[in-house]
Amino acid sequence: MTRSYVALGANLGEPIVTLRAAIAALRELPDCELVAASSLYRTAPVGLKYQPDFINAVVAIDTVLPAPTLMNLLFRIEERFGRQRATNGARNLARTLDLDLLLHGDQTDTNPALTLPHPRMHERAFVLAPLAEIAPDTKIPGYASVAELLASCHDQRIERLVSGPA
Ligand code: PH2
Ligand code: MG
Ligand code: MG
Repeated sequence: MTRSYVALGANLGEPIVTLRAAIAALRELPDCELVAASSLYRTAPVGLKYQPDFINAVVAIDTVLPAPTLMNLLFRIEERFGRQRATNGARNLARTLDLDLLLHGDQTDTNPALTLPHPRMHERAFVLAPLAEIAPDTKIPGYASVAELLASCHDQRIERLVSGPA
């Protein structure tokens, strides 16, 4: 059994409704048990210009599935929620739902199609703050603990939504 962490993000449509429904969909994944879900956070877009704020969250999943199989299931959920990918290869368009596999146990992989740990998670408050809520002591392979990394991201605007757990 492997403990995985999945990041959820949306900034198109109705992000709060979408993230709640996506967490419900993640609960139903075969061979997976959703063991924790963070609050929802409203976050300033990072590395993107002229885009609306995001809603972000992180969940923990225990699974027997290998990382690529889990990733394919995540893609299917993204599609179900209307995720459009650019035909010209443009990345980082506004999205109805983005599901990123952050960590799969302590696995590391440099495969560009599925890099583990997620290559930018260690510097993003919109990932680290929700992750710190459910797994502050988790060490990101090659980096420090989630709580330590979050302390270096204080310049990124992020607000926990007070409407309770996702
Ligand atoms: N996702 C990105 C790039 N920038 N910024 C925020 N606040 N939230 C995201 O989910 C996000 C982002 C690429 O997937
Ligand atoms: Mg992403
Ligand atoms: Mg993604």
